[in-house]
Amino acid sequence: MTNYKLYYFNLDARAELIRLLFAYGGIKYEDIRYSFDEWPKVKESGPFPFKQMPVLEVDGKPICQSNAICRHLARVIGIDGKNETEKVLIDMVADSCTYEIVEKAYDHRAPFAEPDENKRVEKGKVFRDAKLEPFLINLDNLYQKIGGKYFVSDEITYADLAYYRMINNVKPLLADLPTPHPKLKDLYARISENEKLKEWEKHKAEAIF
Ligand SMILES: N[C@@H](CCC(=O)N[C@@H](CS)C(=O)NCC(=O)O)C(=O)O
Repeated sequence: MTNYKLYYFNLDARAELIRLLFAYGGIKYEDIRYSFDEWPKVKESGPFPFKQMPVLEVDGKPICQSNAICRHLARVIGIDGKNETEKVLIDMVADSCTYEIVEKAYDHRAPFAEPDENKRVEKGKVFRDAKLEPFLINLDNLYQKIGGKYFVSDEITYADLAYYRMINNVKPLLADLPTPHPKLKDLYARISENEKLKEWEKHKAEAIF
């Protein structure tokens, strides 16, 4: 059996989709979470190729870059698409959710990026109107063009997990969004019904933010 060790902070950030994939795939792994105080001490001595996390050790070999790790796990689990067209559509959707939204949301979510809570709320609103809202309109249109029951096919793939994780990440901003995204909302509800994801939501470890 493959031995997996995931190293990251106790954050709902770059490793969260990796943890979600492990849970969805029912794969056991060691979830090592360093505090910010511990990090400078382990940074140089630990298995971190570019002195950053997340890093996934696979049978002792260090893999970094969160998206490479996610794609690897999607392949291991078998949710990376049945043919080349599905594969590239899955990568496109997952990368869009991650690069366009999750990677850009730290600024209004992370206290270390913006310590003032009021300013974070303001930044969140600006982000929602300027970035999230147009993105969701485009994503809704895309889903209607390429999707089936799920984002790229009639089965759950890595694209759905990346989309689900992205929505969870920006949920606090969505309550008063003016534009409805009916197809995407239905898709989110359908993905959320998955038993493995329900279990994940019930049992996932509490992160600092
Ligand atoms: N492109 C990398 C970015 C990794 C990264 O920026 N990691 C941050 C935490 S999210 C980190 O390790 N920061 C601590 C440091 O740079 O010392 C990825 O996607 O994995």
